[in-house]
Amino acid sequence: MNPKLAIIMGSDSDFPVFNKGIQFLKDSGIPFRMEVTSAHRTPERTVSLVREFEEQGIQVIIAAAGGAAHLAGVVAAHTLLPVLAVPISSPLMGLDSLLSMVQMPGGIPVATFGIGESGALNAILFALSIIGPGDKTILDQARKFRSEQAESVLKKNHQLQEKIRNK
Ligand code: RP5
Repeated sequence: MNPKLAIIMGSDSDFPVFNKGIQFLKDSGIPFRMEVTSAHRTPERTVSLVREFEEQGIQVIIAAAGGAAHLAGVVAAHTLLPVLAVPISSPLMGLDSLLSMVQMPGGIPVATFGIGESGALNAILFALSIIGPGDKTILDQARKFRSEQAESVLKKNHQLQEKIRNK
């Protein structure tokens, strides 16, 4: 199966926020591409990657970056594919990254998620919601994630009740 999801990061130092999401994609057998490319340090490669993604049939691009985080905006400027932005924490605690991504000028949309790990996981799950209606395998995996998550909350609640009972 060709990947329909591409994840790009401004630096390899951004990778840790994707640990949980990548584990989920791998466990679910969902193919994806992941590349390091920077809007500032490798601007030409960034644009050529976007072309490559379009030619390969990628349907959603997740772009993560920190600081003066222009990656998602630059990518969105070069494609009509949906671009989901993940702000990475920074010396300013990621507020700079978040604002760089969320405050796009009208006309070039970027859907921005929360800072860090939760944002990265939600961007991946959101990408599956976009791709899912056209791909039953992906939709099934997204449903499975939700139900396993609900089960784990119920289990934690059960453990909590036991703890209270035994106090
Ligand atoms: C951004 O600068 C990257 O996305 C990263 O979050 C930040 C720092 O990059 P490194 O100096 O760790 O490579 O472009």
